Amino acid sequence: MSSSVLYGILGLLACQAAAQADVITDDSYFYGDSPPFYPSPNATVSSNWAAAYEKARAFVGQLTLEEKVNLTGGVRQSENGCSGSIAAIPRVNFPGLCLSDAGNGIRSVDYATSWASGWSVGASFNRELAHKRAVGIASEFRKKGSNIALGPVVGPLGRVAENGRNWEGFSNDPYLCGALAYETVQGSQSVGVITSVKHFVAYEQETYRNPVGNVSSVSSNLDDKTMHELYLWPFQDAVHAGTGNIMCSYNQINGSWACQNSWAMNNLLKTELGFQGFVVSDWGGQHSGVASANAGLDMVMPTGSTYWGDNLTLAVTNGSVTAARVDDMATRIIAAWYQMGQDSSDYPAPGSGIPYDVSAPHEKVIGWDKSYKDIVYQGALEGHVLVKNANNALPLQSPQLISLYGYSAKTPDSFYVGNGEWNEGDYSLGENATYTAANSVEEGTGIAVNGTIISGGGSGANMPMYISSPFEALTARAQEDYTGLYWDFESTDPEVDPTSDACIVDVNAFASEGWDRPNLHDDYTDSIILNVAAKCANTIVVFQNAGARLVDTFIDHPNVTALIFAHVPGQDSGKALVSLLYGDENFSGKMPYSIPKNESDYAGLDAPSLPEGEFAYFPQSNFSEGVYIDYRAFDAKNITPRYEFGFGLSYTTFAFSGLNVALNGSVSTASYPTGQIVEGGQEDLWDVVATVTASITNTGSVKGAEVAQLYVGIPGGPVKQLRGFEKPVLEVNGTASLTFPLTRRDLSSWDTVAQKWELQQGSYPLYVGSSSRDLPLTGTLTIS
Ligand SMILES: *[C@@H]1O[C@H](CO)[C@@H](O)[C@H](O)[C@H]1NC(C)=O
Ligand SMILES: *[C@@H]1O[C@H](CO)[C@@H](O)[C@H](O)[C@H]1NC(C)=O
Ligand SMILES: *[C@@H]1O[C@H](CO)[C@@H](O)[C@H](O)[C@H]1NC(C)=O
Ligand SMILES: *[C@@H]1O[C@H](CO)[C@@H](O)[C@H](O)[C@H]1NC(C)=O
Ligand SMILES: *[C@@H]1O[C@H](CO)[C@@H](O)[C@H](O)[C@H]1NC(C)=O
Ligand SMILES: *[C@@H]1O[C@H](CO)[C@@H](O)[C@H](O)[C@H]1NC(C)=O
Ligand SMILES: *[C@@H]1O[C@H](CO)[C@@H](O)[C@H](O)[C@H]1NC(C)=O
Ligand SMILES: *[C@@H]1O[C@H](CO)[C@@H](O)[C@H](O)[C@H]1NC(C)=O
Ligand SMILES: *[C@@H]1O[C@H](CO)[C@@H](O)[C@H](O)[C@H]1NC(C)=O
Ligand SMILES: *[C@@H]1O[C@H](CO)[C@@H](O)[C@H](O)[C@H]1NC(C)=O
Ligand SMILES: *[C@@H]1O[C@H](CO)[C@@H](O)[C@H](O)[C@H]1NC(C)=O
Ligand SMILES: CC(=O)N[C@H]1CO[C@H](CO)[C@@H](O)[C@@H]1O
Repeated sequence: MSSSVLYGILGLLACQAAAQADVITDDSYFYGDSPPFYPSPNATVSSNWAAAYEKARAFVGQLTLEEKVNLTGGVRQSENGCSGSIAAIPRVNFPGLCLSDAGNGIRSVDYATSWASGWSVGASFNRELAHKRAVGIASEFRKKGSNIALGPVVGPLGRVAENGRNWEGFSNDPYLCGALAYETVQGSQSVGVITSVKHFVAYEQETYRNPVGNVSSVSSNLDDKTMHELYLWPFQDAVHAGTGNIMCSYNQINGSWACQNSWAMNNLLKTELGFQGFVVSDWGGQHSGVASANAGLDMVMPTGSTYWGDNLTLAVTNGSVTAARVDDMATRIIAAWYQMGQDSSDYPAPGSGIPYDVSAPHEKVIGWDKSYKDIVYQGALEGHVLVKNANNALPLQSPQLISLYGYSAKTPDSFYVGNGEWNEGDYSLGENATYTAANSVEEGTGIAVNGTIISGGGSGANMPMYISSPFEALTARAQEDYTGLYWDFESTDPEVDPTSDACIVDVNAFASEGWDRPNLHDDYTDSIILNVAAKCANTIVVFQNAGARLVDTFIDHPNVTALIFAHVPGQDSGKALVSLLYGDENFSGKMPYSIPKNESDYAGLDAPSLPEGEFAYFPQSNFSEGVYIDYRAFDAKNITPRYEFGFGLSYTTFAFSGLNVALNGSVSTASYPTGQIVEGGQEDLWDVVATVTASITNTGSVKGAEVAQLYVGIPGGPVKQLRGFEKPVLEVNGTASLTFPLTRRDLSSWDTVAQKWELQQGSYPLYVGSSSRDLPLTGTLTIS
């Protein structure tokens, strides 16, 4: 859907509501809903950062107030295509900073790679792969002269199924999301690139993320327990991993904008989590000068000149902001730069490999490297999830004729990197090959895109070296095997040769930053699937999907034998898919979110909140479901999903045995942690309180990898919550032992009165198995 149409409709609703008498027109109505927390704390806590802070203090000590203020505000420039820039200070040999989109690979630049996106990493449930991918991505940022990679995304977490950005992050489960964010931060920063973990916090819809006319940004209203146990959780892992930067989000929290919310930044992030780096605003996410400075914002993008700049200098002079606050902003920024070793003479100059306009003459700076080739491919592979495989439809057994259908099988018509300037129209898949209505296969639905998708759209998109499309990869395979391949990517009711060994229907579900998806399935795509299935007894459906895609309109059709969620695989999409279809590779991905049977199963969390009633100018999103999203909600309400969280098939089978749980006697099980605050919170939150062990055996006839999952029932909380996963690769008959360490935090719940994580006394049910609903091993952990 075009956003202008959407906003037109919403504008009308807002006008109608405005006619009522009790409409709130003044934001002072919301003052106090978010508790004040001042002053903004200095970074002081971590010994890991001591050397960087010593250098940063000495450095900042030489600066004038105006120079310090300049470090805090972006400058618009035309020398390079960085998404944001901090100007150099030549007097003290500071080269400036280049901030670039985004967490799934550097964007809007040539000689870069399209990696599998966040959701595919989530589906891999593979920590080691997440780490290696982050090293590869960050190496490209570094070679291109970018200091700060604007990712990974851990917010949105994925509360709302239609959210346009869920694919940028890993999973709507905070434990899985946090574990993969941890690896991503560590991998990226190991090559010296600062991660900007975003968007802080409770940023769960695109609709009204920014003010439109006189309608304000949506306010996410959530309680303290939900904040800690769900939305803050992955940020906590990222801070524990040492991230140098966090990006505050567009939305409001309890009626106060995230980039001027003192409770979120000064308390949660900088006090409770002991964050040592700096907070940057999302682009245009700053709405005040003095208030944002005092609430803990350290850097504003894309420009300081709206609210800070000379006005921040003036605010220090007139006493509204202390000189110490500006010192802390500058010191945090420079400390992160030293901490990652970016002061080294071998760090490429900011923006040096990122031309402002790639069509103008520029130096060739190669970001990609052949040594990442296997990781790019493995990322695509492990993000594919096989959820249905009837009659052993897959792997294909020496087919003689394959028929291929669906608009997502072919490469888009053109691809050009485009202008490096940040703008919302600049996407990955060819000039206009994304969500514009003209390019949607069904005008108006906006979710099915004509041409295969390798990522979603917006700032989290990335740049392919090439695109291995399903059509091209299948053609190459047909040429090699000397088999037949017929195709039709246009007709919704194509001709089918009924002797085809398999009919593959390759379709997609697109999503992008900037808008939420209008629906979770579309009739146009369903009709292609159903029409092929009516004529072909072995119909294999493949979705490249940047969002949850409901399938109940066709999944029980007896001729639909297999279904694959390919997610957002990056440039090796087709090659990975074909290797899996033919069984050269085995499926090992798992759903990092659930697919319910019907929209109504989401109980209102399918779609974003809209302005209404007295809140016609101040849209409110009440997170009244608390921590009960996705499988936590389906478990609580006894709703059977179509495909549950953690589910995914393989070409082999696995058996679990021998669950054992051992308390670590040398660790305290007192109710509250007592440790000092380190990066991520109190130190002893990471003490391993208990260890669960079990065994897994490959009982099938081929090699394969299985994601073994541990779920824990914390007293008073959801029936079960993911608290461990491992992914052993097993030969036929091979057995591996599984070890799941459980930390104090893993077993605790947030105590809103004590403002601490509480480890309760009592019994904790334990479950180990291959999905959130296939858990053959059970046990109990007793804390006393
Ligand atoms: C939002 O309000 C709830 C309920 O009053 C409170 O528990 C929570 O701490 C607040 N959070 C923020 C960030 O203001
Ligand atoms: C931060 O450090 C400065 C310099 O030591 C000090 O003046 C200021 O009071 C500190 N701020 C806070 C909130 O502790
Ligand atoms: C600060 O930035 C402004 C705007 O970019 C620039 O004009 C000014 O010279 C800078 N001041 C210093 C002291 O570097
Ligand atoms: C909101 O904007 C509309 C359209 O510009 C205008 O008619 C209306 O008076 C505005 N309402 C308020 C409360 O400012
Ligand atoms: C300072 O603020 C005023 C109004 O608040 C604005 O017009 C001006 O552009 C700002 N100047 C700078 C340099 O930030
Ligand atoms: C101080 O300066 C800032 C920035 O121009 C301004 O917003 C604020 O109102 C001023 N405060 C006082 C007390 O003059
Ligand atoms: C792409 O879209 C832009 C803006 O809508 C338009 O000006 C341009 O002609 C389009 N390009 C192609 C190749 O369709
Ligand atoms: C898809 O794109 C092709 C060009 O590659 C065009 O011929 C075709 O009409 C488009 N299909 C739809 C349904 O828009
Ligand atoms: C399944 O496909 C066969 C063609 O192979 C067709 O004859 C049959 O009607 C199809 N079944 C359904 C339920 O459409
Ligand atoms: C979902 O439920 C609605 C209302 O019962 C029904 O009309 C619709 O067909 C269902 N959708 C699917 C995909 O089953
Ligand atoms: C796996 O174990 C089964 C049963 O013991 C045995 O028949 C089979 O040969 C073994 N396969 C391999 C590859 O070791
Ligand atoms: C990488 C891997 O484990 N591949 C195996 C997947 O399954 C096929 C059989 O379908 C085996 O041949 C592969 O070795």
